[in-house]
Amino acid sequence: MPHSFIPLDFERLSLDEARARVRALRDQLRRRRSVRDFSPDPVPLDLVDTAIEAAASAPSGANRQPWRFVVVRDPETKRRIREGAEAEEREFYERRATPEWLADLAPLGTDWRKPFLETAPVLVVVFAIDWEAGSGPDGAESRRKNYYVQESVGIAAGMLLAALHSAGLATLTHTPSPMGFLGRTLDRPKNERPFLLIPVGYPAPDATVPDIRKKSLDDVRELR
Ligand code: IYR
Repeated sequence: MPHSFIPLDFERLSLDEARARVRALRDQLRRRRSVRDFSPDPVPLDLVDTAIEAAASAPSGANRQPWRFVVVRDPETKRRIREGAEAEEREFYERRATPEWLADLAPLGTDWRKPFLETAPVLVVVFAIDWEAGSGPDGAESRRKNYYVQESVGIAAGMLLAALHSAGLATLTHTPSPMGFLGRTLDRPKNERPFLLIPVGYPAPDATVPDIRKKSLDDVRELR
């Protein structure tokens, strides 16, 4: 069945207004930094929920919305996630990582220890849903596959980071690898694949970040 079509809700901005808005957004997004030193101060859940609603408005393949956002606040669950992540990260830093990879990470000063997984008051674990369970005509289990899952969930995750940042919250994109332990710790069904682990909170008062630069427009944009 085709959808019914409705008028687009769209406001065409004056050029002055458009410039002011996109510059303000650029300047705000440029201030986002990956934070690894969190304050234990709690975060109002409604801020996180509203940011998730913003993220869940992302476009997705065939509008299948192939994402799940698990919001972890329980200290014991955070402890188990830290335990699982540190086990994988220890393996990564001590064995799996190539010397080249370790050399590229060295300036960031990271290691296998991930205390922020317990200090941050909230961990948002983003899952990608590659297929949905359904039942065929005879009642047998069938799989309805989703499309462009990486792209869709990647876009949603980016929007989530931007929305959390706009709420004045600090975030980190953390990808302990492999992430299978997250599905087990959080009891996720087998069609949900861990995609990204995002600690969320307020920065510790003495938080520091590496003095890194982003590429300039000339370095990232080609005009034809
Ligand atoms: N997942 C590890 C290693 C790591 C990898 C990359 I690429 C980074 O940009 C940062 C860290 C860790 O979180 O320490």
